[in-house]
Amino acid sequence: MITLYDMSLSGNCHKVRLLLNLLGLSYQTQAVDLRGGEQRSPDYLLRNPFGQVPVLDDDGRIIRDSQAILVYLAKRYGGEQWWPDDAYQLAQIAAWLSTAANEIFHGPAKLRLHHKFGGTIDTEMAQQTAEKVMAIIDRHLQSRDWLVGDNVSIADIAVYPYLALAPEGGIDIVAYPNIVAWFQRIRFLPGYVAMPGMWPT
Ligand SMILES: N[C@@H](CCC(=O)N[C@@H](CS)C(=O)NCC(=O)O)C(=O)O
Repeated sequence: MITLYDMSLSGNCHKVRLLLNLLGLSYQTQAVDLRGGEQRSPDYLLRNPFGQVPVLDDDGRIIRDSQAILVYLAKRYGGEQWWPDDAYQLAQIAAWLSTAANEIFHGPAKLRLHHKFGGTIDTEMAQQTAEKVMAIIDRHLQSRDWLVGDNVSIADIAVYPYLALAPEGGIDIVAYPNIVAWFQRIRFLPGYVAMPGMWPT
């Protein structure tokens, strides 16, 4: 049995929900009360010492971090499309997973944290980071349908949620037409699921 320790408004959790659905896997969710501090309880810290969601439990195998969970699910349950054999393609996927955890987290995700949840951030820094990474992704998608190769990969799944949620952070997504076109391709994937707040709302 697969259990996802989850928070409905978390874009990091949505990466995992999206891939589980695209892969057609059955799973259950266990809501973690972040506002109530459940993520810092001794029980939860055993699953993830960083005190964060998402965490995946697959028959007792515990995995923390949304990027790591995507890697696990792709390799364990996806075919060649989700976990290619080619070293160069894997390296490109890893580069986008890193971008998801770094620039996308410190840019669009932090702006949303601030605007939607009142989190304290360096707004100027987050704005600059968001504009830079979104311009790079928009240019990258000018000549291709997916971030890596000819098919959707976990690179797209890792990057997508916080870009689709970016308007909640005050970002004008229409300024990035290639990203908007890529959103549409993702939405037509069989098994696609959205979350509240995703553009267009
Ligand atoms: N690198 C981690 C980041 C996870 C993360 O930031 N989770 C947030 C929710 S989106 C969280 O659990 N925050 C609660 C806290 O830090 O107390 C991942 O990609 O899973």
